[in-house]
Formats: sequence, structure tokens, C-alpha cells
Amino acid sequence: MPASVSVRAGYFTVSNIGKAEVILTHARSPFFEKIEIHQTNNDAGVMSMSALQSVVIPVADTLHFTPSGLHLMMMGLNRPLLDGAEIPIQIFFSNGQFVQFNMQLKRGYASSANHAQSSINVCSNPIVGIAG
Ligand SMILES: [Cu+2]
Repeated sequence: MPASVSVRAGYFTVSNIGKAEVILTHARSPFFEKIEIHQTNNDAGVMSMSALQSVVIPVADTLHFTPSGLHLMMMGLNRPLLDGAEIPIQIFFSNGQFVQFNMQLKRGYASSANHAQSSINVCSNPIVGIAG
């Protein structure tokens, strides 16, 4: 498997269903060496992306990780995966809480030019809630 195929983009939706703001700080999966939180930027049609240290989720707000915005950059896939495979992932918050869920590997979910490597296989949209 070529190295370039070991990078995936991860998409999901998370809602703050609690009474206090929460701050998403990082994500982990046993299937990947490293996961970063990325933001896709569209500067007059020029696409780029930047890594974020954290993302604030206000009370009652919902954060959408999508191909055109926030996404997880999942690097260093350490095992072969087939379409439809369940990928366990944990997302962590600054208050010590974390949420665990599975993402499903999907093929052909169009991605931005910056993520050409990840357009082969990416993850679909589990919806999770966090109580602040
Ligand atoms: Cu990225």
C-alpha cells in the first residue's frame, strides 16, 4: 500500500448538550499514528488548510466536521482497511471528558484538492453528543 493512501480525512458531528462551553482538544484512534484537527480555508478560491490546537463548542451549539470545513486529518494508518470498516475513535475535551464512537470507512467522498491523498477513502458522519 503506497504511503500516500495512509492519510484519511475524518468527518463527524458533535453537539454540546450540556450547560457549559466545551473545548475539543484532540482525537485518537488505535488505527492511526496521529490525528490533527484541521480547518479548510477558501481564500478567493485558493484552498488551503491549517491545524487547530482546539475548537470551542458553545452551549447548545453543534460542530460539523465536513469536507469543506473542519475535519480530522488522520495520518499513519497502521493496518489494511476495507470499505465499510468500523474505525474506533475517541475525541477529548479540555474538561477531561471524552467521547468514543466508530467512524465508517467510505470510498469516493469528494475531498478538497489539499486532501487528494484522502479522497480515496474517508470516514462518514457519526453524530455524538458531549455534556459540558
Ligand atoms: Cu487536513
